[in-house]
Amino acid sequence: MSFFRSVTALSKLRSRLAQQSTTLGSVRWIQIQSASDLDLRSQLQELIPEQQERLKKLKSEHGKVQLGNITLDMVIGGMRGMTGLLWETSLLDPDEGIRFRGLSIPECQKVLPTANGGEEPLPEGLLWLLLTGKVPSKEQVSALSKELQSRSTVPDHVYKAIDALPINAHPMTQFTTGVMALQVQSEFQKAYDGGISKAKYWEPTYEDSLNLIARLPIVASYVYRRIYKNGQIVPADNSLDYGANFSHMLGFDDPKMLELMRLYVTIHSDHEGGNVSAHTAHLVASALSDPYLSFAAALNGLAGPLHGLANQEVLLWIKSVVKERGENISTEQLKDYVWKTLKSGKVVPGFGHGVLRKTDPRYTCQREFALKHLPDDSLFQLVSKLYEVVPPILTELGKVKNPWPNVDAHSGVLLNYFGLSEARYYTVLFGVSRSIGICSQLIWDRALGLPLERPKSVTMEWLENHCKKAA
Ligand code: AMX
Repeated sequence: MSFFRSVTALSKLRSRLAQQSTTLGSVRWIQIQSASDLDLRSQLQELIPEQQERLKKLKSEHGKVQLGNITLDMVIGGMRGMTGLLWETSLLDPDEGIRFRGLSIPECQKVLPTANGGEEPLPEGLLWLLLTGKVPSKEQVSALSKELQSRSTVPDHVYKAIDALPINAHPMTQFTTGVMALQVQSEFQKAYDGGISKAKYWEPTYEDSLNLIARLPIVASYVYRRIYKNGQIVPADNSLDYGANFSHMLGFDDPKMLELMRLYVTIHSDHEGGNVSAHTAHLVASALSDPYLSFAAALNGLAGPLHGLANQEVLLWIKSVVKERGENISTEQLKDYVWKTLKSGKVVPGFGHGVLRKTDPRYTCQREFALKHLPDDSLFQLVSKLYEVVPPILTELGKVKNPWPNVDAHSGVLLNYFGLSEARYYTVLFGVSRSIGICSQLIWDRALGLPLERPKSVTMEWLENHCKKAA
């Protein structure tokens, strides 16, 4: 796209967004008028009463409106397709993919502030968008960057807790241990013990959430350097933004890797509320467990191979293809390899999804990044070949609802290209990113006063009797 056309497209998008209604669910642009415009917490404080009213009105006027029928298939099929959660920060369309506060990934890439000279959105900008529903200005994003830096001190006992684990403990185990150790400083727990009123729950939740988001890259990079770099720590560089500083602390300073990390953290941040990690955090927090406890629980779900661990599994699988058949594997040989995996009773990692029914736009934007920055990389070419080979095979199986690649099919080869080749670590990167979406929603959970989550369960006998009566 020419410069002129892209500027025109951007200004059209800006005016379309500006014309949208003034409710939180749609995006607004803000003119900076006072110091409080630069302060995220003050912005939230202003928004909360109107959103509380909005929810109250929905409940009182439409509380009995039906949202669909629950079938037996849904109950025994992992609640697929069952609408059962309120999640404000993002919404997933099966065909279009994720929208963060109404904005698709390409739209976020166009409107969210970037680093100087960079092209990818800054994760701080996405955090602002998810929390407020407004696209932040560059000044707001840089104020938030500084705020996160000011919150990023990790107490010594956190490192000691991680160091108590054997070096070969899975990186996700070490990371989650670090998060649990951070919990010692929970503001929510302190405030609750001190008898805080319900109406103020969101305030210490906000403090914990921002502190947690700020500290996670330090804990995560400590785990990486401990396991893979003989414990040689790279100190933070506070002239850098959140994503770039994370990459720097891991030990990667190539400007393209900094851009990749900004993109990576942004696109992995949130995927509506029903996925295992987001739903877990929301459920645990509904018991008024603080953000550290809730997020640690989410990480334990993310560490499962059908969810976040898939990014590790993809790169290990791709490397096993190369080891057995070489980088220049033919299409026919690749097909055989995919069938071999399936016939051994395993899934093809990085393909399929519980909700999506088309190629994941998080995959597509990573593919575009690869086409721009590493078009000749042999593993990227293998990933491209898999895009042609795997979907027809999964379709032929006849039972796979979505044969297309998901976010995890692509991330590993990008990281590997820039030298972050330790696949077992990849889910930790996903975890750091996920904190942004999960914590944003947890703040709204408390601000909106959402109740304890407690769905009804039944036994097989109950289902059999119910079906007999219904027949
Ligand atoms: N390879 C082989 N079989 C697959 C498959 C894949 N990639 N995707 C789905 N299937 C199978 C399922 O295992 C299931 O088989 P079964 O009936 O014998 O148990 C059948 O197809 C129907 O499954 P579905 O309804 O299409 O998917 P689902 O909603 O139950 O599961 C998911 C979704 C992601 C767990 C599944 O597609 C999968 O296992 N994919 C590979 C792992 C992966 O990439 N996970 C990451 C997802 C994204 C994320 O959370 N990070």
